[in-house]
Amino acid sequence: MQKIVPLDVVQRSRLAVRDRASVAPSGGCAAGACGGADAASPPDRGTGPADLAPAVWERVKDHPCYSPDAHHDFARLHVAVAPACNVQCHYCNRKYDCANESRPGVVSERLTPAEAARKAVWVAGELPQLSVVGIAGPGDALADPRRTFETCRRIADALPDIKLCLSTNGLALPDCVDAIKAHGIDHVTITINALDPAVAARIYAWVAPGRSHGNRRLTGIDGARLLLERQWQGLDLLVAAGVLVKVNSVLIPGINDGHLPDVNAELKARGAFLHNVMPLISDPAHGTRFGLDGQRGPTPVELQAVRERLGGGARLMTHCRQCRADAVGLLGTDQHARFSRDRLPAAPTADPAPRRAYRAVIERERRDRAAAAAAATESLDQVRLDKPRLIAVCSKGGGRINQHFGQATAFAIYAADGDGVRLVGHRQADRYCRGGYGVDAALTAITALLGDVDLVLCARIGKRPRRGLEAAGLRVLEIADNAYIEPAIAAAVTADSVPSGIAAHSA
Ligand code: CLF
Ligand code: SF4
Repeated sequence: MQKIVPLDVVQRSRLAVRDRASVAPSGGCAAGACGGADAASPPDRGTGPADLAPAVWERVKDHPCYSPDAHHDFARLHVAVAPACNVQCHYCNRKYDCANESRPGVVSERLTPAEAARKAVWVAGELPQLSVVGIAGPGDALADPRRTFETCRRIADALPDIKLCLSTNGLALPDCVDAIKAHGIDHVTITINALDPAVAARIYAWVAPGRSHGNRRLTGIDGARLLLERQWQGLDLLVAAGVLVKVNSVLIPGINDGHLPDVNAELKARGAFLHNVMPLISDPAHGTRFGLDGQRGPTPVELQAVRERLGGGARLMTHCRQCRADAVGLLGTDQHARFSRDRLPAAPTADPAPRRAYRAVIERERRDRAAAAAAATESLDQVRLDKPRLIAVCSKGGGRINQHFGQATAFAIYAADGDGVRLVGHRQADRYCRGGYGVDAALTAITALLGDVDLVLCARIGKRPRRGLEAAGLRVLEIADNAYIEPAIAAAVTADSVPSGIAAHSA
């Protein structure tokens, strides 16, 4: 497939290449906001141009979270203007802050609304891929709505072509829907972990609804019931107002894993656009209640199993990367250190022309990529696979195989079967190659991480990691020329399959 090389844009916007070349794992909106690393799972279904009304496709096609297609090419900026929270979830501790860690709720610095707007302009001037500015914590975006909406106003004035997005636990949401609509915020994420208050009561320590309840904290079933009422009411109001709603659910083994299919079905019934089931991140070092109590997160296989049980309900998001609350760049990248507050220019500017040019190039590349994916599907149609294949891909973005195995900090997991090739998740990993040397412990961990995978595709791989992967039963292929992912997978998978119409060998 021909590559469309956006030289003019890349030259003007030195960012595109740089951004794609600096992949590091990251996480997302507040721990209770967006966010979810993942494993193999059913695909994002029904979020492409063929599945959506044209007007809806226009609203999501450049949003890296709402469109799996866009996540290859478009960047988000999270401005950390919301430190406060009105809920205490057992999986969250915002005091823990590590500049090198990427997970929801983590930030290195907090901003005022004025600083946030300046930062948005600065980043937009540097990264023409920027299409969305989100408010995702480190607390709840609506716990102090004045800060959030002032930030949105300032950014909308300065950057009218950039979408606004926010993420909330939903407690204050019903009171804010009119303001959300008035501020042109078209994408809202609500974290909803349960339908049943008895389940929710095991997830939240308290909720603080404010003056309506005498500024008291509600605990147990009372707090859980109120939170769920407000979440579902807020969702209904947003849907009625025409706002696209994504719902995040934290998968907590033994607490809500059996319950999430019911949540997913309810989301579909109520018109949520997307459901993002994300694994609990639990580590005693983070100081969360779950971490300290030994509540574990799900394994990749458990996450996959839950997602498979959600078939037929609300559309699933499978490309979430559990961003930090101050993340900058393409999903899976983390440039927050490059755009730190101490480097914030006093009066940044952002010419919209490079963003327009970049978007035009991406439109062309997207058509090229879609044609490549269609060709891949057709070629898979010609063969009979004895079973679906799982493929781990090393990619820095752009929908291409363009990363050395040793540099990968996440593997994109694709499934291939008679219906074609589709992204089903990402798995985070520690990098194998550090300082020019391979780390055996990292290879062991990656081998275990990819235990259910059939094939690894990368731009290059050394002899030693190749031997390690092959000894564990994985097939490894180096793919040259910056190839598109789908056709490369189709070619690799069909090479050892049986053409349709030819009887499979039987003994
Ligand atoms: Fe940020 Fe969230 Fe908006 Fe995206 S993140 S506020 S919807 S712009 Fe995206 Fe990050 Fe996952 Fe969130 S990858 S954690 S889903
Ligand atoms: Fe943390 Fe509050 Fe979000 Fe819960 S709602 S994850 S406590 S920021």
